Amino acid sequence: MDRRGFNRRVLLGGAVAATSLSVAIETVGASGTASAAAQVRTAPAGGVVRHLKMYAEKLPDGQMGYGFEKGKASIPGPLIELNEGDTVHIEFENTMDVAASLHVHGLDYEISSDGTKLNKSDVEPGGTRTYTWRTHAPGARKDGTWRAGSAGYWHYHDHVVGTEHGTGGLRKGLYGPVIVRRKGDVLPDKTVTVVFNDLLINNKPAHSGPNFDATVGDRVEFVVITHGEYYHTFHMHGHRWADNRTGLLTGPDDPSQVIDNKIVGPADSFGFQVIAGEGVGAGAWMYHCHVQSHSDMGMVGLFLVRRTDGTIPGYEPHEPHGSGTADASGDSGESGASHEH
Ligand SMILES: [Cu+2]
Repeated sequence: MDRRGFNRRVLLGGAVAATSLSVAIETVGASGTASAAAQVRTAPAGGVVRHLKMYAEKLPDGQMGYGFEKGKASIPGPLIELNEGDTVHIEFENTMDVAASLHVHGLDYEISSDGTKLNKSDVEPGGTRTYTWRTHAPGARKDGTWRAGSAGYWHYHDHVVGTEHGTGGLRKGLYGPVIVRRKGDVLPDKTVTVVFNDLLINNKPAHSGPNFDATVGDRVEFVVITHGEYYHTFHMHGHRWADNRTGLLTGPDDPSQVIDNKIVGPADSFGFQVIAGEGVGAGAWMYHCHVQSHSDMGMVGLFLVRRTDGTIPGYEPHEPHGSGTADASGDSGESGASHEH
């Protein structure tokens, strides 16, 4: 791309795009020109003890979901966000007519919080149980080896419904995202969750999203989780990320590979942040599984990046979906997959 083309793109993206470039520069530490408004927020040190209430519920359409409040269950379940050093006690209530549980990946828990029938840590219909998850910062062990911290993009799910591995619960929607942050990690403006579950995304009908809204310049965090029977490749149009813990480069010498496509298999999870429309402007940017038969069968959603006036160039809401069922703007909030900071 020549310099003229670059300038034209920045102009098309408008003032907010220019600001977002400043934010990106600030993030990698080359500060000096960024204004105060462009400073990123970062995660504090952990050490807090949190208490949450979580419900497993049957949804009207026969699926199952987790929720922080009765009657508010969603697929995926709500985002649980912690900082390294935090502990969370989750009082889990099973409102369904079958036993269920809460099993987490990546965090520290005693066997009584395993969430399996094997360890009698499941919850009968109508029952309640408190699961305790702990997290820790990285540090040296007494033997001099290095112990990894808990920070990462993780997830929780049922391990009981259908089979002793929760195959039925996972299939019906009992899963959700967990993010553990390290002190100093860059905080996003908004977090969205994408779960490839068999050939669906977030258990929604094929060809119907979910779609996620943003405005050019927003710092949007994606949590990507896979469940079910298949391997997939997660691909996003117009945006890239670093293949490391945070999805962000730490500086000019960070050796992480920058990618826009990642192979994922059952129970994998990863995450990253992008500046919406950075260098490319507004648009209905597709994200999809890049296994061709999977994308053709509808494993596709949209990252709807708006201009500051709310418009999206070249996008007519119902046309690109084929089925015409998805609303251009209504998906992200209702599905429980989006979390505003
Ligand atoms: Cu796929």
